[in-house]
Amino acid sequence: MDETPVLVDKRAGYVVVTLNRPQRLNSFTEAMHAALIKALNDVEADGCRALLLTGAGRGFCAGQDLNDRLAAGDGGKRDLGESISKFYNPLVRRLRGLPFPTVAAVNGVAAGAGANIALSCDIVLAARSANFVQAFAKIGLVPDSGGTWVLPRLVGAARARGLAMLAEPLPAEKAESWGLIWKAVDDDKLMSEAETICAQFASGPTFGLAQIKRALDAAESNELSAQLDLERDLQREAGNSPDYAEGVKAFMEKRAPAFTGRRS
Ligand code: T3D
Repeated sequence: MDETPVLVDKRAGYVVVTLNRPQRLNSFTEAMHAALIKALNDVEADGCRALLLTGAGRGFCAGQDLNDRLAAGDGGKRDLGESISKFYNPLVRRLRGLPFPTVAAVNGVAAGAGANIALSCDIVLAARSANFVQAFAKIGLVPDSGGTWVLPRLVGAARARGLAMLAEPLPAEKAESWGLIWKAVDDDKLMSEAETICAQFASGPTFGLAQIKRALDAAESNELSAQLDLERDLQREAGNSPDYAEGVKAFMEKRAPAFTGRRS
């Protein structure tokens, strides 16, 4: 068993969480799932204002550790639905629902659930040498962890089908040009760029940023009219926040705002 499948490094206002099973390209075991969920719970309880998720070694994450599936010796007859219910779905829901920005720094290959977990972060940066692989079809599985939901929304139906059914690696620069990720960056700049973004978020209007996340997530299924109503409601809440008052005051006084991130 890995001693520390997830590393947690607290910075000023944000936390760097590193998937740490580099010998297996940071693929998921139950222990790594448990450690990651605990880390996310701790990060939220600590009042952190941004999360940076990355991988140790040469990969970001290769999805499920297939050794665990082989080791079961059950010829693939395990109930994978149970694994999805118990581990992958709660993880994606947790990441999407965090009330502060999340940044994935994809340092190398992101495959299977590893790709879709990266894509469930708000901002996805990838090293130029990284690639994204919907590896599922290669082993007879279906993209999970939100893959079938996020892919057509980000890259369109034709490309989503190609990625899911051909399971070919998509290099970081193409992922950027297709709109799958925010940005591909030079390998040696990946962490510094991700840290700069997290530092910006850590001194940002966290409550307002959380409302932006809520609005954009709801927009995926809302009609325009419902979305307009939601924007009104979220704007009312944001407009009552101390950060809005500070933002306007700072603008008028021609200085940088000192946001607290608080709701009230
Ligand atoms: O089961 C459930 O709970 C259902 C949920 C499933 C979610 C999923 O994620 S299913 C998809 C699982 N993942 C994959 O199918 C990806 C398998 N890996 C690969 O296709 C390739 O490794 C990569 C494309 C990711 C990277 O290729 P490459 O050539 O850069 O590296 P490599 O040589 O294949 O891998 C390096 C090592 O990591 C190697 O070990 P070794 O030979 O050096 O001892 C390889 O076996 C290991 N590794 C990579 N991925 C996994 C893995 N070991 C276990 N599980 C993996 N997923």
